[in-house]
Amino acid sequence: MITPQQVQQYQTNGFIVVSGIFTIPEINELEQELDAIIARRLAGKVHLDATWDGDWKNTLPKTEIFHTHGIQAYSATWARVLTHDRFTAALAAVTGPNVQLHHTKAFIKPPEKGSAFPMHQDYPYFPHTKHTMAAAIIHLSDATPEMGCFCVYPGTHKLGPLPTVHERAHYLDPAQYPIDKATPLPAQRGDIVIFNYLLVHGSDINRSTRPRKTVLFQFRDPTDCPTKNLHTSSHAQGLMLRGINPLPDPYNVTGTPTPKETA
Ligand SMILES: O=C(O)CCC(=O)C(=O)O
Repeated sequence: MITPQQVQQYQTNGFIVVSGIFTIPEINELEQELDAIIARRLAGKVHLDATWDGDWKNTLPKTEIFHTHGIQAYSATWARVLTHDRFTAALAAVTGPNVQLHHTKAFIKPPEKGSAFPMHQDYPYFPHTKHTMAAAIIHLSDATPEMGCFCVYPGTHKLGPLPTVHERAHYLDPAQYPIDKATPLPAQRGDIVIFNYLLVHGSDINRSTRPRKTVLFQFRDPTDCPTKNLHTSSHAQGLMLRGINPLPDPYNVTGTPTPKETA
């Protein structure tokens, strides 16, 4: 349960770290399912590395990160998280009572060589009108600074959209926002970081001997409409996770014509 103080912290800093949403048995099952999904996909020779492009990594060692979008398409256990009562109540504490899915993605940073993320805002990937867009990162392992835990520049969500230095990867100038000057948010297995899509964030390399495992849920108020037709085809995008969609024609939120159901 999110307290009014945590909601205040979210508004002030652009993020909160929440504990106790999932039980230990739930986290055990979710971690097992995540490991199995990644193992199946790697065994199927799917390319899972999602290390970002750009000059930001010129001085860093070669790294990799295993990624899977739309985790609920691979496992009913993960699909059930989408409407998990305590989880979606935590999301509703920051968006308002109605919570809509944008997309989900898993990241496993392998030991000793797990890729960093340069500092960025998520805004340019899927800009919206009301800026209710937020993400919740569920930790399926501990995440220490040595493991490349999630890092933020607190309060930067109040700066609005910032200039980026890479056309596709949309990261910020690393001289202005270096990864090693950001505030690390170490997390324990089961903890959830919730942050606004305007918050400057990223993470460092996993240099530890343990994998860092996370699954991110991106969500919004359903009346917060995209301003560009970007990132609109993710699995289950538009699904209501909690509450209702008050729009009379919800499909138009994604800029696509309302489907005409004939059968
Ligand atoms: O998982 C992380 O450390 C950062 C992920 C991230 O910044 C993103 O997916 O936008």
